Amino acid sequence: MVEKLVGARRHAALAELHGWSEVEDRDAIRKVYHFPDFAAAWGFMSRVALKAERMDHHPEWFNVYNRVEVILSTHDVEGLSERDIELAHHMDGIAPEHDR
Ligand code: H2B
Repeated sequence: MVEKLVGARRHAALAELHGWSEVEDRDAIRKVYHFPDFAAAWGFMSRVALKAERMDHHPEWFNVYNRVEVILSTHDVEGLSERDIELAHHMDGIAPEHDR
């Protein structure tokens, strides 16, 4: 079962993330990653896709050439959960250094 992140835990979890911001019109977080070229962006997306499948938790994302915009939210609770925080940390861990 997945629970919506609220209160102090939510505040702390968001404070630990770098470069992520809360989306205005819904309960979600967003970040834009920048890569040297399309191959690097696609490589990142491939690695994230494998993690997403393992977690059964999937990003909303948009790629143009070397740029990947990501929105994370847990659809089942219509808001943020620990799964979003875990996936965000995973993405940051394999992102280029300037986007960590
Ligand atoms: N991804 C995200 N981001 N949120 C969800 O609630 C979600 C998901 N639910 N991936 C999963 C799949 C669910 O639909 C399946 C049936 O487990």
